[in-house]
Amino acid sequence: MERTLVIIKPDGVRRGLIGEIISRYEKKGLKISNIRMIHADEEILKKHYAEHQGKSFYKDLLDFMMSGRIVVMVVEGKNVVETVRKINGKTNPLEAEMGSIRGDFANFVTENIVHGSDSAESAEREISIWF
Ligand code: DAT
Ligand code: MG
Repeated sequence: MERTLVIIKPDGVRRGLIGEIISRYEKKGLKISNIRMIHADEEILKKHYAEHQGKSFYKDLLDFMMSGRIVVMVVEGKNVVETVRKINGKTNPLEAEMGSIRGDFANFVTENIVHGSDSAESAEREISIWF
């Protein structure tokens, strides 16, 4: 079964959206096959966000991701990478469709509630970092 990595970011946890977010994946027929809540350190985030190193928003992104606890989970299902990205909505909240998690709950590009892997290869790489 295809797998992906989802992170509920510190803003999602702070705002009490853990249940709401997990519920959206489950209602779509996806399965949560592993889950943990942690306070991420810089080392693990540098691995996770390696592709963004050097970009203008990199430091703000890491600081934000260390600003509170996060929920990290493995989600499984048919076409799960694409399905989760659709449920999450576009990166920029102005472009995220209403009805998506970011469309409904996010109003800043950095603080955008959730992460979902962008491909099956990224998913396997990210799952091995966090689990
Ligand atoms: P996604 O999380 O949709 O995969 P991404 O991988 O391009 O998006 O970027 C990772 C995170 O970095 C994103 O969730 C929020 C932040 N980010 C991306 N582009 C940004 C920008 N132009 N300004 C500020 N933060 C940005
Ligand atoms: Mg990404």
